[in-house]
Amino acid sequence: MSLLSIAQHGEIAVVTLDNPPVNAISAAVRQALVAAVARCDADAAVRGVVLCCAGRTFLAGADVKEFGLPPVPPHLPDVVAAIEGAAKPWMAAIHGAALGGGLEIAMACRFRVAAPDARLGLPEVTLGVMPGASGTLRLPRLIGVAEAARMILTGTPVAAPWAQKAGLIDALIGGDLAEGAAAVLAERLAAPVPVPVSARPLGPCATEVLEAAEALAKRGGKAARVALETLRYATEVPYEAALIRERENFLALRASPEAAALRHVFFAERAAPRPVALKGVSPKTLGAVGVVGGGTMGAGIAAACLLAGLKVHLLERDTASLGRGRDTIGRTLRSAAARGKLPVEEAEARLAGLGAHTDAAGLAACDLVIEAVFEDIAVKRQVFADLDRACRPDTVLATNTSYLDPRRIAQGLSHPERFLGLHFFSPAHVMKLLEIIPVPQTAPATLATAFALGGRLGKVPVQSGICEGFIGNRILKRTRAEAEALLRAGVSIAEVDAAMRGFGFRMGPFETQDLGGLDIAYLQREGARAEGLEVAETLGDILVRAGRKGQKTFGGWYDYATDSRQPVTSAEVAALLAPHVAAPAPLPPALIVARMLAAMAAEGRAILDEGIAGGPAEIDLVQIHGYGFPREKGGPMYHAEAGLCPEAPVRATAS
Ligand code: 3H9
Repeated sequence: MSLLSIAQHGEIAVVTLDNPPVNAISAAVRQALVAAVARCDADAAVRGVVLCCAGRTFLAGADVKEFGLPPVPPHLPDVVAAIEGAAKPWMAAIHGAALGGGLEIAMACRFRVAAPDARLGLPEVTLGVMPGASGTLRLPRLIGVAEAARMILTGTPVAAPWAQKAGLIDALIGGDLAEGAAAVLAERLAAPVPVPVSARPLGPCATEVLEAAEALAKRGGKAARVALETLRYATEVPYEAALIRERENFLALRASPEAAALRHVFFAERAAPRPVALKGVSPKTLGAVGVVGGGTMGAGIAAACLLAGLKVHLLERDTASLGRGRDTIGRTLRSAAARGKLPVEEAEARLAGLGAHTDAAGLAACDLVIEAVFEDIAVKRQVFADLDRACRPDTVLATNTSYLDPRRIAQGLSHPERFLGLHFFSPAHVMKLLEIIPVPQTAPATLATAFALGGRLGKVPVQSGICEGFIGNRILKRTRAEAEALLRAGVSIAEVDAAMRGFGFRMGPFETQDLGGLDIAYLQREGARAEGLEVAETLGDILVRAGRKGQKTFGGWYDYATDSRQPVTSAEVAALLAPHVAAPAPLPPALIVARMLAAMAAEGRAILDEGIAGGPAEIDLVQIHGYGFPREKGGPMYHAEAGLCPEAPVRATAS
């Protein structure tokens, strides 16, 4: 099919755009649309025009691939103006999603109809930009400033039924959308055509609406703040003046380093679930999933599967542990229902369908089983020996380990080709990252099934080779060592944390350790020492030996009051570490950040050299989705590659 085709339905021309995969508005699409306006205007047989799209969705927005290039005319605002100014009224017929420039084009049409399951949104801020083709002017004119601000500043799309009630679309159409839209348009043309959206009035904004919008913008990044300023301006000046300001602000944001970084993440996230090596490999059907272990991790994984609509069977060693696991899963699902993630009755129905077993035989019907028991090789091996007997030979078996070598766990399996590692991050129903770790025998179909599970759970799946800590925890270990090296050189704990927060991390490295507990990594080091390995003493070891395990003992790198999570600089820590650290030698935050990021990138490069990660973008995804690296900075590899990470200073060297 050609990029744009026009069919005649009586007096209505149906313009169909076909630019797979998502009908992004490329330069060719813009040209075709402007030409279609002229062609329909010139055709005496045409009274009105329906714009619809082939494939899975209506226009998904401006073509993001063009954002890094010089703009090519006709620009999106030209297309919007041509459609709004057309002599024959246009109607947008939306299926799938109308996003960004796609919704802006729809709002330039005199009428909008949608399939009941369509979504509409202005997600530009998630790409570090803002609507740049009249979205900030038209949306408030259609649904009011308060709702428009919520959609623009959060970037969250709305469902078509909501959009109809709010006045964003005129009607919902079931069945054949193009035909239905043509019929509705023919009917509407019997009455006077409504004025263009741009001609509608937009009054000044109420103070409370502005305050709510300001609170939303504060939670967003720079793009949200600029979008709010643009929106506010649109309520104060005539349409044409606001249009100029919107375009200027859009172009400035488009050129920002944040937008470039967010585009990198956007494409990396879309490439990650489809590794080239698995092209053409079909995953196995995922009906029922088994989870072994109902502790924090197992219950989180089970909840994630239930939330994704999978049938789940939980296996525990006794009824008491099973009961505790079920309670945890129940709390998670009910809290998700309370937050509107799924209807309450649906949450209860899924919980009622949760299989609970104390014998591995209960998992016989599962297509995939994830083991999430204690990180002990002997315990895990026993679990897999039981699963090997109880499950079908084609059931995929996965271990959720963060540090153990999956090859050692797989030893003795009768069908190692169906085995791999799946490293979830806690809380497993929230955290997006899923590290997928094949062993040498893992079959492509097993690997494809793991990626399919990741997709089903809404995770960002990243394949990792086998090394200590895989991709994420290996980099974490290196950065923690760097943070301690800074302390040894005389930088304070609070300075390091503040610098990393200033860069965009929610918490600094020491605050994060206090939250998660210092004892976990300590016990791993002790385990390695017990096996005769040489593991250097860390400053963290000194604190754990003094009973300071983090927030749970009201003291780690910081002190905590019994009723507060507020970190307070600790005199005890200062005394404990005094023999190991230099005299205070503060370092500017930018240099602290440079040191920490350089360590991350250096470990990332080593990981790439060893073939542990497929590419630098995968490492960025791991850091963003598992370790709190600020998304708008693009990840440590992108940051270093883009030359945004200056060479680490030499003054405070790692000890
Ligand atoms: C904008 O519009 C600015 C304007 O206001 C002003 C301009 C002046 N461009 O997500 P998927 C590719 S900003 C180019 O897996 P799904 C994607 O990379 C834009 N490519 O599909 C992938 O490629 P590949 C505002 C795009 O079915 C393939 O399509 N719009 C674009 O799960 C499939 O993607 C947005 O932010 C794009 N805009 O979900 C919408 N979008 O196959 C972003 C996708 O080579 N898009 N691709 O890996 C989405 O949210 C989803 O793609 C969508 C479909 C919901 C549409």
